[in-house]
Amino acid sequence: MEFDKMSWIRKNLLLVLTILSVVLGAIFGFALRSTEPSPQTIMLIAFPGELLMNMLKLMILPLIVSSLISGLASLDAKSSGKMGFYAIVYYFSTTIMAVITGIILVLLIHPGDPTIKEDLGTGTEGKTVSTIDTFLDLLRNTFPENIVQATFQQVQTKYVKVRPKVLKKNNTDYLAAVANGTFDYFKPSVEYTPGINVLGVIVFCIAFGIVLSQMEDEAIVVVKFFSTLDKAIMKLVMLIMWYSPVGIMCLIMGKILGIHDLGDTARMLAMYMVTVLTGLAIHSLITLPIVFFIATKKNPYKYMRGLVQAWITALGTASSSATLPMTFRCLEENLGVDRRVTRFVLPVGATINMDGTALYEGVAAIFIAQMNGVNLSMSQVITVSLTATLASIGAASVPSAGLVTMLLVLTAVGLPVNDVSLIVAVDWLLDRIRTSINVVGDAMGAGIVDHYCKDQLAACDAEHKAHDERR
Ligand code: DAS
Repeated sequence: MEFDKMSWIRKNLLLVLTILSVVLGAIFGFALRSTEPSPQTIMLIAFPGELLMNMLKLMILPLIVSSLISGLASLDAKSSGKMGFYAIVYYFSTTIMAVITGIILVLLIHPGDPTIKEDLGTGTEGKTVSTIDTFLDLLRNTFPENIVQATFQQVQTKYVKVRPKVLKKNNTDYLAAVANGTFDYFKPSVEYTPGINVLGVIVFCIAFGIVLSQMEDEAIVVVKFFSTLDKAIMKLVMLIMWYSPVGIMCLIMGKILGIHDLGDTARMLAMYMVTVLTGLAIHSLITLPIVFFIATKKNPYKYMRGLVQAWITALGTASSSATLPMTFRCLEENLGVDRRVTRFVLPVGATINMDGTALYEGVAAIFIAQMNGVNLSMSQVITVSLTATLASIGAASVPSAGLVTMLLVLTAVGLPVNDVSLIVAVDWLLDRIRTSINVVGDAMGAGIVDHYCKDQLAACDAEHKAHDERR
């Protein structure tokens, strides 16, 4: 069922369950931390969380193909003429501005810099911890490897080749390894095969999507196929999202159990949220209003006052598409935007124009690099910017879509995907806020297109009127 057709209860049930999972994960994590849990307990706790991460990893490739191709193939600039042209120029320019804002902030604030460099070689609190190999032997006696392995291999299909992961032979603390997602519960571990050139797939999908959009009626069957595929993939993502509270709770517990210095991680997470929220505030209160004023010479803040209900609806639903009916009403009733503009610009905007998501994905990817002590080169920062922009085009307008497509950005620059489990804890909040910025960006775009197409639409009305009078 499409998210925006869900009942109010079901939409908010996922929110309540997600917040509950974060709270319970933290409570159980802290409670268990003092009991020095056995390896079996750690395994039981970590497995559901790892399952969630592996299911999300599994969605990366299908998401890239279906969302980028269907998103770009629907960019029907030719037939909608001026309206489509202005809308597309606005979408790409404001999304790139959002990503650049986020990248500058995350490089300036540098939230992911652990003050305490974790030394994984010595184990926690001076405890002599057995090596991972010993733990794995213990595990094999506890969990018949074929069951655990089969579960993972059912989750991972042909996209991921199963290959033995060479375990670090040093005396790494298994608690820390679980927390850092480097832990290998059993051999062979499943990894996103580096052989798949994700950037190459992205470039192909862009080219293919644009070609399809130029072919119009000739390609209608193929466009319909990819649009249906995208809907099917998003239904799968929604199923994973319904499982996510269980996975999130276990990921948070595993994190809390394994983190050496909780204060340091909490500080980094807080700085990460400050970076994202500062970027979203700059983009929505400075960048977009400047673009709107330059384009229309109207007061942008007066225009934004008409969007308050849509902004609040987006905060509540965390879905641009679920907010669409409210956005239509705000623009048509409060701001007098032509219905022909809103009905064209807003649905396309809700699908491919996500400034908040693009900013968030750029910041989160570089934050994860910083947490891992990876200093990205300028070319890698540019790659993050471009893939964050493309990932936001591909992200569907449903809750946490940006979290899923962020895996695409991380994979494109070879960053560890497992660290997403740390920012999952706060994604339910950041998702709402970035979605509201996505909606504001779409609405400002509709206002600008309306301004430039007013004369053309008036001429069209006059022609229809004259035609009716002649009849
Ligand atoms: N929730 C998405 C939206 O509806 C944005 C995101 O997940 O980043 O816009």
